[in-house]
Amino acid sequence: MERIKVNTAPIEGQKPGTSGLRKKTHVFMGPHYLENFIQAIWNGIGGAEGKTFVLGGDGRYFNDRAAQVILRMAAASGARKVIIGKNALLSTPAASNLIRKRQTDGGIIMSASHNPGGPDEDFGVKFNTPNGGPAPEEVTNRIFEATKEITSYDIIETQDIDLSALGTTVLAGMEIEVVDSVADYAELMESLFDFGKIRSLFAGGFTMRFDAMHAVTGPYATEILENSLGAAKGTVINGTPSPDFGGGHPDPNPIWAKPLVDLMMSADAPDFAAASDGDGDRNMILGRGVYVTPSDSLAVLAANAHLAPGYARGLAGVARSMPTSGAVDLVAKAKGIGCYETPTGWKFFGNLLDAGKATLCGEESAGTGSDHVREKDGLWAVLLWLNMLAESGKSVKEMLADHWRTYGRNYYSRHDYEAVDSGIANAMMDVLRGQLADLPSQAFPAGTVAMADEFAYDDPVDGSRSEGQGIRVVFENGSRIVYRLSGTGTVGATLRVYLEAYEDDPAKLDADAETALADIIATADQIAGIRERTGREAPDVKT
Ligand code: VG1
Ligand code: CO
Repeated sequence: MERIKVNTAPIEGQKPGTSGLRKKTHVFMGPHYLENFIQAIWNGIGGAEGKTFVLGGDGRYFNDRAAQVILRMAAASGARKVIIGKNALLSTPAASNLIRKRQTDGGIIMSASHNPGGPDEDFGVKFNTPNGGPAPEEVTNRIFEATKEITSYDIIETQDIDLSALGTTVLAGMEIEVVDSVADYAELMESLFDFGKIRSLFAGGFTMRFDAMHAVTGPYATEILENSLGAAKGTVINGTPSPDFGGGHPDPNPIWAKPLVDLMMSADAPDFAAASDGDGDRNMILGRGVYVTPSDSLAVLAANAHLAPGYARGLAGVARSMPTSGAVDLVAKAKGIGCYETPTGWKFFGNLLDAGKATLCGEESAGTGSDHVREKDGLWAVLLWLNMLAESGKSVKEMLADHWRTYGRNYYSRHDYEAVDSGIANAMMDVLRGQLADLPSQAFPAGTVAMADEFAYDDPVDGSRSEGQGIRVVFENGSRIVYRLSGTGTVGATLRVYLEAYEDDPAKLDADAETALADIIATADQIAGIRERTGREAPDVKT
């Protein structure tokens, strides 16, 4: 076993995006690529010496080998200890929990989340800080700066460590503790929810389908839903993590989880269904005959969270990312609690959660979570839904209809144009920027523009400012269009167009969303010239 210093040079483009560094797997597997970035993490946080980290990933292709490299590099840099999930598997929320529970100096999550996996698909690495949350921009900026100055990295030369057996081993003076990937997380869930009540629900014949999409949540969902809560065997489908997620996109939306949505719209639908993404932090919620948009789910959870023991004391406040619909704002207003609007990406919720300003947070991209960890948490959202259904005795459809009757409905849709030429996408955003001053008071099919700006966020806790977080056009009738370029893609640019319209006429609460949003969709194209500029007739994905 030998500690070696390997000479290297900066590699261009190692700038973390919305959620860590994501690249094609073959890029990550290229000479020094992973090593440079890991060394830059150590350098960016003031070294690894004497520190304890959590390490885990979503099981995608290269997860196992990357874990061995990171362990050897942590040992070579003098880390005290690494706590790692068995076979290097940890869902993102489970990693966040371990970082907090074991009071570590942070953790590394190997995942590209909802991006597909495999030798020709995507891989990713993310650093989380000691609060358990994704590193804030100030830290990712330091890591990025370190990638530009790197001249060498330290690594131990050794055989692979056995990560298939629980227990502690020592590598060059560094402890490696292999832990059960599920146990601590399951314990945390049991502390928040009324497992007895949910058990009675299943015992009473309530039926459910959970699609783990061949990703990391499978073992968690099987243990908690089937083994602990007594849901029927077979409730969890696609429950074994596979390196290429069965060849699909582990993205829980009506496109990539279509079979589940079809089932829920059919005569054979169970009472409840859900799906989660590659790393287990997202969720999709469905009831018999109904799909719950993530923005609505956040609002319904905020309105009813007190039904679960962990939230019986009420919520300190709520937070949503800017493109997420304003449905949760209406709940916050009715409850008289704080409501915060942040840029896209979970890292912006950390300060609000740490400061006790928000209890529940959510994003339109199917992420919801609370102050129990510092990441969004797919299975947590599913369990909170189950707890609410068990406590209220209502169906998902009834809960949603009741919610709309009380608060009105925020019709919502997101249209994604994927792999657009970066030059064209950036030029379109520039043209939009140039129009902002002239848009107010102009009339469109969607209505008259009341306000148009590029969103910037001033963090109310640490005062930091984040600019360039999406262009929004708000109409006098409350409708809204948001344009943003994705920060998680690995090919060209992905244009996201977020569309929203508010309706509180009781007779108009049950329309199809795309129909209700038709004028806004047309206006979005009219303002940005999407079809003309991209040459695309329609979005690739509508969620
Ligand atoms: C997307 C989502 C964002 C989410 C991020 C990471 O980012 O829009 O809401 O926080 O993915 O989620 P972007 O920049 O592509 O729009 V995960 O579950 O993929 O880590
Ligand atoms: Co994810």
